[in-house]
This record gives sequence, structure tokens and C-alpha cells, in this order.
Amino acid sequence: MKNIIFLFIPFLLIACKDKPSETQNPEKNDKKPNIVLLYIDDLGYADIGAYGAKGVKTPNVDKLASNGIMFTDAHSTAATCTPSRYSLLTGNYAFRNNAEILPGDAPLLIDTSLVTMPEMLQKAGYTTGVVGKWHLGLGYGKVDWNKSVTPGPAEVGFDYSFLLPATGDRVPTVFLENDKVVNLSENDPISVNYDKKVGNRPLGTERPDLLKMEADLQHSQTIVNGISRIGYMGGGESAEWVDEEFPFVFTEKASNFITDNKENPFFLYYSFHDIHVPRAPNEKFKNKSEMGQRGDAIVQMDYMVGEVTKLLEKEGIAENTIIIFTSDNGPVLDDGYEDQAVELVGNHRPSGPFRGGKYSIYEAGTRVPMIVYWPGTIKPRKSDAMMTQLDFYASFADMLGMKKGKKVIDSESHLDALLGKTENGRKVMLEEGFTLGLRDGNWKYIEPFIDGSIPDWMKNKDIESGLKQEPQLYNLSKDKGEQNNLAKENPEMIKKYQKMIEDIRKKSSN
Ligand code: NG6
Ligand code: CA
Repeated sequence: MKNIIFLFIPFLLIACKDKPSETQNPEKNDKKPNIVLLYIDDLGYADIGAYGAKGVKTPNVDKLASNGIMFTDAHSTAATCTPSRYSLLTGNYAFRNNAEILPGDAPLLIDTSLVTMPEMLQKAGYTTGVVGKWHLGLGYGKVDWNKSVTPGPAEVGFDYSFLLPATGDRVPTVFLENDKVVNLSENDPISVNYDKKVGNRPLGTERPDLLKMEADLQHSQTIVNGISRIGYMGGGESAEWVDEEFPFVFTEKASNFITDNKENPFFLYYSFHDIHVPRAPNEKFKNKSEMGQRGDAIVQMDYMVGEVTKLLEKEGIAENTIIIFTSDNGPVLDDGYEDQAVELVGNHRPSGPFRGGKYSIYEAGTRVPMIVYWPGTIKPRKSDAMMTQLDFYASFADMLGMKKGKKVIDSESHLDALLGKTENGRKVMLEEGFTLGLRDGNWKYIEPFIDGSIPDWMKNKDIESGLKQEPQLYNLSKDKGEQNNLAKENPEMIKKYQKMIEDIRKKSSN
């Protein structure tokens, strides 16, 4: 009798494996969940209702927050876009590649020999797509926009791409689908230049009467769609984008990608233009907040989040899809255009209780809203775990039983914290700005900024960069707002933290 049972055990095991133990622990199951990353641009910690927003309502994002894991100490890796996105996709700190805000004609920043997060996901059987803002450079430099533009997303792991190549405020003001400019006519080739005027379009400095919004000098070059930009562009008229249509265009492309791939696992990196400048929300969202264009752009973003979640439900794949909602850096009000963000902010505090914002080494530079939503699998909760987007790579690799690329130095798996099973997240992490910040639990050390340079335009703006020539040390458990510098009283801690930064700097893949 015993022997007979033994003979049956393998069959019993096989039978069990195929049974839907899925609902209990599907993330360890064979069925690979889709991953949808909703990556918002310049959205502050408290720009969302669930995180304390005033003057704007975000019902769709709030719904994700109340039914998902709502993180209170989650971070983009850097206080600006390009470095954050670099780390997100490569799993390495941006300082390792001197990543900083790129012009619109910059070459591809990611070394194509790295195994990026989307490449790891492709190897795990995922179809991968990126829709929206790219800002990681394209081609080898001196791009000819009239030909196939490569290398780009395809060479770093995306099967499909529909891009706003750099930022809304930088030329070229055209979309790229895979490696081609959309709707370009052969008879009207595009030229792009960041040093001198090209083409016949007027500049903001020449024809301010044509502008929808006044702009500072850096944003006063080629005018397209009544908005002056950074950089000069000639030709390509049939391919010009319309800023007010961005959210509809991108959501449609993102939706098509979801529908086309609903039968197999997919990774969608939906990278919003909102709420970056120029803020030119669609008529549909006009005056839907109390804060003018910046608030209306938040409402527009929230609406699009609702469209994506509804589509996942309609396609019947919501329960097999992890949605991550987060932002690439902290908030900014005046970022170059007269859109009244400063005047109309009222009692809304985009950074919540934290100091600084976009560009800043204080907490609000990188501490952003982050929500992980996976209906049927994770239990809703708030989590104070310290998290960084740098760790998405290793965490997803862990979830799928995959290895990170050999050159991935910094990404750590914190899968359990990401899925809300524990509040033990990162113990130590860097925050990148124009200098480095180090978080060791609730201690925050800011490295002195001695010989670095910050752009001139920043000096004239009301931006709390946090850059000082002396070391700074804050105890966030008592001083969230980084007001009380404890460096002088704690020289040993300063030494220890400076050494920790040096050690991270020295780390390499060999
Ligand atoms: C800055 C721009 C700012 C914004 C930023 C990039 C000026 C004065 N300011 O250089 O408007 O475009 O770059 O933002 O030129 S980010 O979110 O993509 O990092
Ligand atoms: Ca940004």
C-alpha cells in the first residue's frame, strides 16, 4: 500500500501545481503578472488627494491608493528627470554615468551592452513598450530626424515605443513611433539645433505676441503651437505635435499596447508628459482645479490614470496586472513659463511636509508619491518602508526568478516591501541632486557641495537647492522638514556617512 502511495506522489504534485493555488500566492506562480508603470513627470509628494493635496481632486489615483500599497517614504533616485529614468531602467545610480538633464538632440545615454530592466523582462517572456516622455537621448548624436533614429528604446529593451523624444519644452516637437518621426513629409525635412536658429519659425524673443504663455529666456526659442521652446527647429510642419492633445494621444497608444498584448505578459512604461512644463492641459480639463494650469494638468493626469485602470478591467486582466504609480522627481511651480502656478497655489503644498522640490537635495527632491496596486493579490495598506525606484529592476527579477545583468551594481530586491508584506525596505540609499544625499534609516546626510556648478538660471529662481559648502545632517524622525542641521554636534557620524558614500562610489561590477 505504502509503495502505491509513493508511486502516486509525483502525479499528486503535478496535479497540485496546475491547481489554482494562484489566488493565494500568485506572484510565485507561473502566470506572470503584467506590469504597468505609470510614471508621472514632476509630480510632488502631496500633489495627490490621498497624500494631502488641496485645491485639486484626484479620485482615480486615490482609488489606487486606498486599494493598494501607499508608500510614504518612496523615492525617485534623483531630483531631475534624466538621471531618475536612467537609474529606473538600468538599476545603477546615475552618477556612475554622469547623467544630467539632456538637451533634445543628445545621444542615447544608456550603454546598449547593459542588460536593462526591460531586457531582463523580455528574457522572462514579456513584451515591452514605452509610451510618452523619453529624455534619455537618441542616436549617436547629431541625429538626422528624417531617417531612422537609432539606437533608442529598441536597443535597450523595448519592443514598441511611441515617444515624446526629450521634454515638452524642448525641440524637436514631434512624436517618434519606434525609430521614425510620425507624419513627417519628405518635402519638409526637420532640422534641429541647440546653438543657432534654423528654419523659418519665429522665436519667442522675436514674436512674443504669438505666445499662449510668456516664458523665461531659456524657453524663448522656436515657437511651435503658440509655445516657445528650448532649442531651434526648422521644417517638419506636418509632424508638429499639439500639446493639448498629448494625454489623449499617449493614452490611446498605451491602450492599444495593452489590448494588443493582453494574451501574454507585458510591461508598459507609460511615461506621462504631465505635469511638466509647458502646462497646456486640454480644454476638457480647463478650470477643473482651483490652481490654474498646474492643477488642471493634475486633473488631466488623474483622468488618464482612470482610463488605463478601466481598460485593464474591461479587458479582464486587472487582477493579473501590477500597476505602479509614481513620479520621476519632486515638484516645481515656476519652471520657466508664466502659467500662474506660483500665484494660484493657495494653501496647497506640493512637497507636503518635506523641504525643497525638483532640483533639490532636500527630501522633496526625490520623495514622491508611490502606489502599488494589484487587486486580488496585495492587501491595501500604508507603508513607511524606505523605497527607491532603483530597486524595481532587482525586485521584478526576483519575482520572476531572473538574474540581473552583470553590470547592474546598485539595484536591490525589496520585493516583499514592494508588495506590502513587510515594512523593511532599504536600510541605506542615495538621493541624487547636484550633490549626493545619503539616507541611513531616518538619518539624512548631505555631502558638501564645493566645486560643482549649478546652471545660472537656477540661481535666479526661487529653488531651495539645499547645496551648502558645509556638511548637513538631519534626523528625519524628529525633523521631517530638514531645518535643524546636526552636523556640528556629530562629527563622527559625518565621517561615517562620508565614508559610506565613498564606498558606494567605489563599488563596481568587477
Ligand atoms: C531645465 C529647464 C526646465 C525643465 C528641466 C528638465 C530651464 C531654465 N529650465 O533646464 O524647464 O525642462 O530642465 O526637467 O531651461 S526634467 O523634469 O525633465 O528634469
Ligand atoms: Ca521630471
